[in-house]
Amino acid sequence: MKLERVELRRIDIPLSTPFRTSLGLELNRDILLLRADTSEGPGWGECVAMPEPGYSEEYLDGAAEIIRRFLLPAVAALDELTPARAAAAMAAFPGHPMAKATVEMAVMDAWLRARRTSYADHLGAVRTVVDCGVSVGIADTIGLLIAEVSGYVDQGYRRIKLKIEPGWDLEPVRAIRERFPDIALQADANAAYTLADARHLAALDAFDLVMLEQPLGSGDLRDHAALARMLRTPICLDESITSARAATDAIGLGACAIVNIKAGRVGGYLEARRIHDVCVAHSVPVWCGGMLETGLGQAANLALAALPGFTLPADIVPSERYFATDVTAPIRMSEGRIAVPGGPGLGLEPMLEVVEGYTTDVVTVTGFS
Ligand code: NPQ
Ligand code: MG
Repeated sequence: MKLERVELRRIDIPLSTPFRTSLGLELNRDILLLRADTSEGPGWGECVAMPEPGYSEEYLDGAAEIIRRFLLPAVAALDELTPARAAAAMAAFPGHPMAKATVEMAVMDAWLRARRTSYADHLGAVRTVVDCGVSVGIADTIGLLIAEVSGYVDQGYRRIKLKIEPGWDLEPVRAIRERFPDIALQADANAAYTLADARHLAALDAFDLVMLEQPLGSGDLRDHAALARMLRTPICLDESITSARAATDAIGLGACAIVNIKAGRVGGYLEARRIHDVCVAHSVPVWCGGMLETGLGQAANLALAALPGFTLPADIVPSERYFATDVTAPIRMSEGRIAVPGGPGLGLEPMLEVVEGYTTDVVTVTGFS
């Protein structure tokens, strides 16, 4: 297989519900899609970088730039292109995991489609359905939060995750736990605290949380280990886990008892699988995180979340949670579960006229030799 032509397409989709976190307020999703045309057919990738740096160093314009100028030429130089060879070629450039993951995802889609193999089978899935959890943004009032969460509980989600930050933590968590004594509940701080907040965060122990996700900075592994010794609530790391190597270090230091895996954050689905393998070897449960993806990104995440070590509900949701009209056929949830696509590649394809309607910019990259 050989890469022949690439389309970098920016789309803008309104969110069905605004999403506020310690990183900011999102009213819409500005997303980079990558269509890779190869000698064996097309494949699609989705970039999870946000318009501005915040969750991590990466941002959309920067991702598009490094893809176009550096990653695509390196991948196009390969005569026998495979997902693993694409990842190895891109490893010559340090950093930029979300940009690399976008290219790898599209190459893997094209390569698997041509081989009539699904993402799920290729990654080693053992499940046909995935348990779904929902991530709930910071609300304007406790009353509005209770109303929003009540809706999600009624829809059948198997876990509720509350975004927290200083000034919005103990009260919302207490309110939801009092209203829903039996739900699986967890909190995600997106690195909004420091170790000086340890005694305050220990008050979360009263609410029987499944985990506290990324309370401290992404580089603060030793502080997470110290915090873990002061809390009964298990610590889960998200932003800190940038590679299988980082997962090994975090587990060895006692910085986390649970790992959130996002392919975008770690450079692709192949590295995501290696993190899964490291965690399974250390008996550390993992779950599949989300970045408000379209159906394309969620299709790949469903395949990943079907691996054996993914024993906790994923941040994977029906399309309607994010978008009135997704770019794929709508992903549907039944009894808090979503089916893993079984068709070749991602098993879902974009509806081109819908994509066209959301498109704000297209750059075509050709001239690969
Ligand atoms: C997390 N995701 O687990 C991320 C953070 C996050 C579902 O909670 C736009 C795009 C806004 C992606 C805000 C969930 C976002 C985003 C937060 C991801 O930490
Ligand atoms: Mg998180």
